[in-house]
Amino acid sequence: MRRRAWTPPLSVWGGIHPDSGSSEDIDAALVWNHPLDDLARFPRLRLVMSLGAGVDHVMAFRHLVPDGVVLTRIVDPAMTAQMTCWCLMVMLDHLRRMEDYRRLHRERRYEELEVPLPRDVTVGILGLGVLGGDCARVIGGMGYQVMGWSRSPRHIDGVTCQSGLEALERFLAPCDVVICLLPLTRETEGILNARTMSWMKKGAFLINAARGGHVVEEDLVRAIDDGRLAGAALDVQRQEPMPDDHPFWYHPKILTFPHIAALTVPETSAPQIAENCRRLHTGEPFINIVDLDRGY
Ligand code: NDP
Ligand code: OXD
Repeated sequence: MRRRAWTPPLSVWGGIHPDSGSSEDIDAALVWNHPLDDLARFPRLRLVMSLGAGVDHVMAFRHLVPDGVVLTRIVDPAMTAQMTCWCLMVMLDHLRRMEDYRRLHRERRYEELEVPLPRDVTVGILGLGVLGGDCARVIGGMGYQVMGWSRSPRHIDGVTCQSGLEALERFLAPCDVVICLLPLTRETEGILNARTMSWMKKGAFLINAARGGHVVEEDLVRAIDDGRLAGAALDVQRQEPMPDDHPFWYHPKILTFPHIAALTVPETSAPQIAENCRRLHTGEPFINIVDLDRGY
């Protein structure tokens, strides 16, 4: 973005890098998931804005982000609603046995299948932030038993909240469905691995809507093949798109999606980006700031 007068808001865009003019003029960068080596080339950089809610792609280049530069992310109710809907969709698809009903329909069989009542199902949500918190409230509102896990203690009405690594085993043990909505950080990389999956209830179903790096993929395949887990719905994978020979493509109990659970909606996200650009100009504190030390 070029440093120009703020009239009108969107006129400040400098252009799409590398056609963004002189690097001396750039004081803010809007970034997504691409190599960010060039950030170090902007001596006047003051603000880096992630086009997504997650910032792991920027944190990977943190060493190139000069001290004092602020990182912001998207916090948008339209994104939150999409995420909660996606989590509900795959959770209910599993719990209400949609796959079996589709098969029965194709076979023209009019049969009733047994499914659990919401009150008898425990749903555990890893991450109780903007997205996990909403998911917890909505799923709890539908009558499911909801548990939530976060880094620091949280309180959400109707949700049994636990925090800290030492509570993770106790947290996972009763869950019939585990939904991951954690940020990807040093602490959460590979958090869903053979050991933690062994703490899960036999027959639990895993939903990952956060980042592929949370799951040790070969451990997940093994846990499902061993019968420990019933299956998984994964919006994200370690390599996106997955290579053709990735085992997830072929596994009958794994359903993958191309990272579409919650997209950044330009109409609803642009105002907060414009607002931070305005604040850059006026010196007011930015909104939706990421804590660079925590990494989220
Ligand atoms: P927030 O920062 O609002 O919430 C993060 C939550 O995770 C907080 O409750 C936080 O705890 C908890 N947490 C962080 N580190 C740990 C830890 N080490 N142990 C336990 N809990 C931890 O993030 P959002 O809810 O906005 O987003 C979550 C993630 O969802 C994003 O980082 C992104 O990766 C992913 N995402 C995926 C999308 C998709 O389409 N698939 C779309 C958008 C986001 P505390 O409350 O104590 O801070
Ligand atoms: C995000 C995402 O972090 O889309 O916003 O994954």
